[in-house]
Amino acid sequence: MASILEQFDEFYVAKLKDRLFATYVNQPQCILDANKRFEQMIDYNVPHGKKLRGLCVYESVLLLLEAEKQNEELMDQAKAIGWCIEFLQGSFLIADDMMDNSKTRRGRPCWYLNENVGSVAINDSFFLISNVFTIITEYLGNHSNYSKLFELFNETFTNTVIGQGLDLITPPKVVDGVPFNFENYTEERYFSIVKWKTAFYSFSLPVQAALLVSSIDNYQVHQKCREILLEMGSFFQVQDDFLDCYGDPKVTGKVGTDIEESKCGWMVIQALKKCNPEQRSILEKFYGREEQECVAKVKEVYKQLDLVSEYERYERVEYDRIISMIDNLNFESSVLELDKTEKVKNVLRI
Ligand code: GPP
Ligand code: MG
Ligand code: MG
Ligand code: MG
Repeated sequence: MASILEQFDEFYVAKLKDRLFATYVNQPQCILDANKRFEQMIDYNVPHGKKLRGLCVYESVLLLLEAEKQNEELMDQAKAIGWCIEFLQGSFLIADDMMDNSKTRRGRPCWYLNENVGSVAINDSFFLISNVFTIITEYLGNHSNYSKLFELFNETFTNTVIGQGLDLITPPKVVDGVPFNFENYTEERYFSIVKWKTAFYSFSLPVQAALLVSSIDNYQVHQKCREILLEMGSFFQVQDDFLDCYGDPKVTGKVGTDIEESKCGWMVIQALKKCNPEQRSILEKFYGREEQECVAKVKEVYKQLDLVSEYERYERVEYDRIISMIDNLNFESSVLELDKTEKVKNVLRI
């Protein structure tokens, strides 16, 4: 029996790609040529990540649906929605790497840095997003929750763009000789940025989409799950910010740029909370500068403040808090039967 990942990948190779491009077969040769390039672009940007978000959809539907309901059509719909999130993620990453001035992604050059790509990558990012909505209609056009799924993806897309906008407008302009203005760098703003730019699309979307594919569309169930999933998503982005500074690029596949790009990230927020006036003036002098000597000065302050221990403490406390939120999740039997509630809890524990 193929593993869940193998089944998910097999669907992409054997079914999804052909169906995506089938609508164009009668178009003129130049459109077919353009599509050849799009196909290569998709293969570079979509299937090479950890696929956690996409797999979460498929695995959740496997957990939620009784075995007798798991027919081929419904399971293909679950995989298709999983791949929609991978397309969405591919689209976001292409654009995010341009905006964050990143150099590597998934252990290879960022897409826009490839030969003959550059700003064409903006259009490629749009193409991936448009595919999300094409796939939903192609595979779930006749599903009873089709319009709810469509709305969920659209809402999530908008929320992520808002979060990314906040991430991008928060850093002040860096001016030589003028102390960096950390006025906006509050924990409150930080947690808004991460909720909106990451938590909705990375956590809330996969599980809510899986609930809808499995025909669970009760508003209260979605709201309560969303509340917990957004907490998980924020936790995930804190970890991403920590790894931007301390992760091994061989493992993460990317070299961090948060200090150079003046990001309002978890590390600098903690540093600002703990630092003394001398350390703060070092941060004000060197944060947001590209030179590696400046980055090293900032990291030296992080080290003095022992932010690694601070992160480990955060991780322990947050993990326990989220697990207890899941354990305490309950619905009235008129909203969701007890055995379904247990299944939903297991989905949240994936
Ligand atoms: C993660 O931020 C958030 C995103 C990738 C969402 C991007 C949204 C757009 C609308 C483009 P990050 O910059 O910390 O991620 P990474 O560390 O992977 O670059
Ligand atoms: Mg980035
Ligand atoms: Mg970013
Ligand atoms: Mg990051």
